[in-house]
Amino acid sequence: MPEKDLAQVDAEVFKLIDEENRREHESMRLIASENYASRAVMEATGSCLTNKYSEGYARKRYYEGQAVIDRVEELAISRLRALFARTAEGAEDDIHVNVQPYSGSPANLAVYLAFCQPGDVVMGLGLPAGGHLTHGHTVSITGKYFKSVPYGVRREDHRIDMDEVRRLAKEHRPKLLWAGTTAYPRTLDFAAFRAIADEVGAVLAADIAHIAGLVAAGVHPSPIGVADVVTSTTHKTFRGPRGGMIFCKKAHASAIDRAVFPGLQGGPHNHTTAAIAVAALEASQPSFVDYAKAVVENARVLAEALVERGFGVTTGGTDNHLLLVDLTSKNIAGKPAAQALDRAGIVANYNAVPFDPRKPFDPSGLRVGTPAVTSRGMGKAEMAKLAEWIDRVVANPTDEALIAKVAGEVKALCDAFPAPGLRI
Ligand code: DSN
Repeated sequence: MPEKDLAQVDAEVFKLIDEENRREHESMRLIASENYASRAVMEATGSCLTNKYSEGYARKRYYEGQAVIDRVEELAISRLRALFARTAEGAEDDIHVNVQPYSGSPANLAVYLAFCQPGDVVMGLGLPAGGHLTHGHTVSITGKYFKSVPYGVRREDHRIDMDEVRRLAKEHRPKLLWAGTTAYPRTLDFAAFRAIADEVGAVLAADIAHIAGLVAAGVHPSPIGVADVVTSTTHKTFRGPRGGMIFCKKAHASAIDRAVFPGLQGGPHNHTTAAIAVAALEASQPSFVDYAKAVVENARVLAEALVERGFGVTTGGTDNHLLLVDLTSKNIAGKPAAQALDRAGIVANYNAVPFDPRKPFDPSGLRVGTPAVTSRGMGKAEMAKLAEWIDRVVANPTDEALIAKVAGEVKALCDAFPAPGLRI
């Protein structure tokens, strides 16, 4: 008798997945860190590779039976190295890749473990200015076990203040300097970070989780070959499975590898590794460069359209895949706006804006990203429509009839742009 499938074994989970599949189809997903993985990526993620334990690295494992897994991991590594070498500084031979981190935060922890001792000074962009928790925020282990000195953005233009980075670095002599963001709409100047790290003898780590796809496609400068180590997730603009990866110079290979395993993790998630290999192959195609360019162009067009409608957009626009909308001029906070938009099928997240006078759980802004809608093939016309819907909903956040009408229009547009990977 054939084995039962999910719907037969567990109708409850099957139904939940089906509902999420529909929600992802019917909504305009604007969360800057989300995307649609392809059917091929998801097939690899849902494969028998999930069954295998393989502590260690290819050809140096602690369990037998690795004939296939070693090839999977080596394939993922060689594809990533070749892909990212295209836009990196320096030789492909000097790029070491580790594909085992379970996600971005474990990848970042591996950097601390490889280079720092508890109590060392570390510097990163402060969370309220658009940095990540793991770059030394007080509530994170990285802010508790290390002495964190955050830098910020300039009050006048909300761009990273490299003069402040240099001043703080000279004063505090960090062991580790992070260049990386989660809610920052402008290009990072990795060369300037490198110069500061060299002045003070710091290890430079770049976290490209948000922009990995843009870096691979050459539409954002690459820190690979510039920074000592580069961490990333694999599921944001890179459009792979939920996972992590680390690139570093060969000189740091064994420190990074030992930090990931056995320092922090046990067996790698081999099904994820295979899916990362698939995503790397997809990102190597010329069409991926077109995709990454379209992500940035859509964000630029959306920012312009929102500015025309009287929204504040921090820094006045964007160079990458996201924009940070300041709703102060619209007399609404980020949270009620995000909730009303969600009811209209437009899914973003409320977010602090730089120097936000409001509390982090009830901030002034919205973070809006274009990676997922661009994966559906949406372009300038759809961004203009999106700006109009956002404007209508934000101006009438309690008008449920209007919100229902917008939700219907959103669904009709989504029906016309089927997303990769979903089953509709
Ligand atoms: N949660 C991710 C984001 O939304 O940016 C970062 O870890």
